[in-house]
Amino acid sequence: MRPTVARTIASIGLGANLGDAPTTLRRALDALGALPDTTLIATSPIYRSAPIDAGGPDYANAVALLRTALAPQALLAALQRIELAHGRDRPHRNAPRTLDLDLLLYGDECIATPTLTVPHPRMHERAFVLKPLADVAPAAVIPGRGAVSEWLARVADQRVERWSP
Ligand code: PH2
Ligand code: MG
Ligand code: MG
Repeated sequence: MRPTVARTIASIGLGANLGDAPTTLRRALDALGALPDTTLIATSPIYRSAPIDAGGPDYANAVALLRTALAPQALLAALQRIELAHGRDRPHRNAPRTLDLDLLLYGDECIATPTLTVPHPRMHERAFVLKPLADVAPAAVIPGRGAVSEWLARVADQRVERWSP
């Protein structure tokens, strides 16, 4: 019998604003579902959002919920591999990108290392994260900050709409 491994619910923010962004997001969701020791348990609809603190075209955004036995740093490395497989480069901060995968929440853990900060430090002020996160986890709480639903009510001025089918 295989030993039981603790699994954690992690939420991942997906974003893209270069190329065929919705198609890239769907492929990235497939790649998340194929990660080892990981189950894709929910995916939000894809949204179109105005760029925040950034230029370029509108973004496609979504959120995925994973149940995973990967440790946070291993999960981060896996996300970066998927970004690279979709042609991601990093010319400068908040540059337009073919694919951005952010580790938003990892259970109820708070993590602060030079390479990883969880909860994602700006997620509570971004409707393009909060709206799809509320779709897949309506009762979610951001450790140290409070309920996703309460933060979502405060960003109603940011443009986020369902990507047309
Ligand atoms: N990502 C950013 C900066 N700004 N704006 C939108 N609408 N969507 C994003 O995914 C996004 C952004 C940096 O990761
Ligand atoms: Mg990001
Ligand atoms: Mg990122």
